[in-house]
Amino acid sequence: MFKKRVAFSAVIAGAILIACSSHNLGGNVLPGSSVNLPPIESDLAVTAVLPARTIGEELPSAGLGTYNSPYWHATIGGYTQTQYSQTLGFPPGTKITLRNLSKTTEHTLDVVAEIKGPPAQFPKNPTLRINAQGHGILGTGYASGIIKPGKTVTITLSKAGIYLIGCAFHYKFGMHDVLAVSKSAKPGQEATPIPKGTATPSGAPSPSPHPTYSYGDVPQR
Ligand SMILES: [Cu+2]
Repeated sequence: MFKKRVAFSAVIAGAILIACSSHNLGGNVLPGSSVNLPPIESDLAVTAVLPARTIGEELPSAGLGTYNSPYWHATIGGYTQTQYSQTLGFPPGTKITLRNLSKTTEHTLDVVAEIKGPPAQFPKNPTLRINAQGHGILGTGYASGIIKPGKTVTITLSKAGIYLIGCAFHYKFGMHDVLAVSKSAKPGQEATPIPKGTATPSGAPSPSPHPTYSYGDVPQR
């Protein structure tokens, strides 16, 4: 009898918490009771800055935008180390987490080609693998395999080099990028975000409000 009453009051406490406040979910919850957290604003999933050693991926048209890189002479999109599409850079040996930022769409990260430097010439119609390839180590022929919405895979950047990467499903939708693995490689200038509800056709470069692009766009060697 007593146990039942405890359980019942826990349900009530949870219900009151949900009803009263979405800011104060910390205290007053009895052990064993569960409270459903309010859903996070969908915008936050994309606009949150990613943790270190993480690549986030998503369709450029879904919010990441595209960036027209003067250094690489290429329009890139779909991959970011911070918030919006940008070229990627890590030191060799980094173990990174690749995160699918989408809530609905599967993506991959495939190595399209290895290049020596600019220009980054993305082939028109590359054959990209959907199945995982390369045992989690980035290199020629690497493919992450299908990453479900919100899921992650780990990639070890063992080999220094400049890699053209792309999504096996959305390469033609502008989801391709440059990943530089070198001692002082850094992520490049970020794309301008696409305002919600006014998405431009994918692949269209977004105008940049920033006058300079120098700091991370050029991988230092
Ligand atoms: Cu994709």
